[in-house]
Amino acid sequence: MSSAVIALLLFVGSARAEDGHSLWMRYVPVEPVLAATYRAQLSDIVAPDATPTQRAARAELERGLAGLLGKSPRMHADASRYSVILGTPRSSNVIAALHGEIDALGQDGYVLKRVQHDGRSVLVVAGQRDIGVLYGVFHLLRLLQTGAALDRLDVHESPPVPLRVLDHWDNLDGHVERGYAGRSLWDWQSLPEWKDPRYTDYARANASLGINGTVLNNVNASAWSLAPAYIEKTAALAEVFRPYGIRVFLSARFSAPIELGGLKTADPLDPAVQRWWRDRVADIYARIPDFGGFLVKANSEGQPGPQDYGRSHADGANLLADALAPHGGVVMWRAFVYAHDVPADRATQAYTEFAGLDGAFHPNVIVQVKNGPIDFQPREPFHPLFGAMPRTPLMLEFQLTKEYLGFATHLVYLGPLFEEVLRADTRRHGAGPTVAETLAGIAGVANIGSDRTWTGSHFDQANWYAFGRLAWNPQASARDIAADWAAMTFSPDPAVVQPIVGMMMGSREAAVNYMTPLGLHHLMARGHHYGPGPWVDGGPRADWTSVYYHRADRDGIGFDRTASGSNAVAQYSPDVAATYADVAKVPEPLLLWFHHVPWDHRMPSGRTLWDELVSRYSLGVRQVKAMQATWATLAPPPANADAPASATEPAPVTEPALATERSPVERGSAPLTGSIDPQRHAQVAAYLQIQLREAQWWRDASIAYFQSISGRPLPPGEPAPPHPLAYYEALQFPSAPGDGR
Ligand code: BDP
Repeated sequence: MSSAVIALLLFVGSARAEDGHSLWMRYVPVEPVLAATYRAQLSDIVAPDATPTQRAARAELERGLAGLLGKSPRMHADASRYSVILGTPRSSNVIAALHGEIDALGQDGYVLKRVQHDGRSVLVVAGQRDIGVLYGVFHLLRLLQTGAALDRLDVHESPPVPLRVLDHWDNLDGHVERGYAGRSLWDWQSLPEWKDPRYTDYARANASLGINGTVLNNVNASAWSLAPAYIEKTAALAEVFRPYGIRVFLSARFSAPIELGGLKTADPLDPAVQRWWRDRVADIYARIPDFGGFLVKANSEGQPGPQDYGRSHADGANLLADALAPHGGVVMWRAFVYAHDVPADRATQAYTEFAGLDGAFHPNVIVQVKNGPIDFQPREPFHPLFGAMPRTPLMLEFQLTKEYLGFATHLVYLGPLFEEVLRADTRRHGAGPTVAETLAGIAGVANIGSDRTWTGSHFDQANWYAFGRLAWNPQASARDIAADWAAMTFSPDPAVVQPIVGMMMGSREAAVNYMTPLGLHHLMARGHHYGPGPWVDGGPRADWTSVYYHRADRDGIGFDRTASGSNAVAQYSPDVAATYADVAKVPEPLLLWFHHVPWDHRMPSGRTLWDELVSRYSLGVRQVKAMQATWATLAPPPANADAPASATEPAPVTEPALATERSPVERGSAPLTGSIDPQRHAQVAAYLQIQLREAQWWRDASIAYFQSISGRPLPPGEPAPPHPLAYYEALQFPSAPGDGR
């Protein structure tokens, strides 16, 4: 083939639409010099193909190498000359020789290393089980996608947290509660016959991160998901996911014995109820032998539960645990509980109800605790139950879907939030355990739906990605993960990766600043949580209002959670409590979470609290502008010099760092140095414009409101909100997406 034809083919290949659908598994050609090196290192591959997981590993590697290197490797089930061996100690003698180090990595672990065999250097991708091999293949592909050298590989990976799951808040009718990425991915209507190829891609994406469980339906559950017809459909999904090491779980409605079984009660101590669950669970396992178990939201926000019968959370959890135990299933019992008729600070209620139950749960119960004591806010302290239930397996629940962080249209990378929580020391600095070290499981409320991008925006893919990587290795760095993601999603070119990582790493703090600075929380509009609502008051329950949380008055602002207030600090271990309780020692980002502070309070910056608050709101807006400016530098060169600039794209503040002129062949299909493909660039630019508009709205509305309470002048240079407070209060968005129902 002439080089001109090759050039044309590559060029045509590169012209395919970049709509984000391939996630971080784009497998576009790497730079030619690197490709040549990789091709030589990965020419002949021995990979068993006897099991579905082995076939998945093999297929992924073939697909990845074909895309990345422009040439399929030679794959063999057995061969004498090879450069790569995939497998387990059972499938290969070369790997059997490594069984000691492989066994040490546990059931999900893997090694990627060079060994000498017959005088040759061979790359081994091996695990104790096939699933480890698949994880290793994805690791290898990540190394290729990010341009890493393969000559001295010696990777040993083993996840410390055994259960790594996504929780889908998907209703059976396709509505996703708090979903901003379209409808549910699960098409219950066409299941079980039609298995949409997207289900396989979903499984691939999760396996690429080591996610090994998925809860298919909303925690505000319909009993119907346990009905036989739906179990058939769930079984079909389980079949698709099984080769990728993903077990399915279902959210179980506690009152299902009444609604589905026709019983008069769901009392956990009633023998008929116990029998109903045992039989139902046995039916499920008959169809899904590796069913994972149940997730349960009980006696929380109106859901039925054991307390309806005067029983405890442990009674309720143990009922289901006993039904699941003979089959190897677990119950993930949520600690997200608070009652409107309890006057205690909502932040204290989960601990109050659960800490005393430590030791009362049966062994296959895992208590699932949100990362903070309120509800997935832009910033919360870690939940006081972490470290407080040493005899109970705990799992941490994060929210990937950004209910309280600007939905899918705000660029907010959650890696730093995850990292902050996982690394929090539950005792005192350095004494541990950290939150991560207390975990038996980790869950992320999924941000995935039918949208072409899967997550409703290009950058929200990074939150799925970072969740999975941190679930696998809670000690990993959010920054390194962002760099891998940016390289795989956009381009490994450092001129692309570096600015994107900079945007991502600052983005969460920007959102904190323009929404809820200095420890403020839960100030979003009522119900749908879209936009600011610091004035929200009244309604069915005080703990669903903003005024309950900020407690601003003429003298100051913030929730006193010290001994003079709700004393929520006392739920932390003594040294942590002492730090949080002291207004001089509490970390500034949590000041108003724990303290009611006078407006004149002197902040570390030298400003008064009032001036600091206003300046934080403005800073948040400027941080979004800075993201826009950075993104503008990554704009693709215009298709031709006369083409009009896109109206949605902000003007670049500096000249784009354009590549030296190179032919399409020389640059593979990667974009020109320092630029992003037009399709994705334009959407991100438009979304940043939305984010700027809404950050400004948050700033103006919040300042208008808090000024009406503090009665203080704005600091010099701070522009007054363009509208009176009444204007912001009157704004209504009855159709905002994702609302619960
Ligand atoms: C809140 C959501 C609500 C969920 C609830 C939960 O607003 O839709 O049902 O959490 O976690 O954040 O159960």
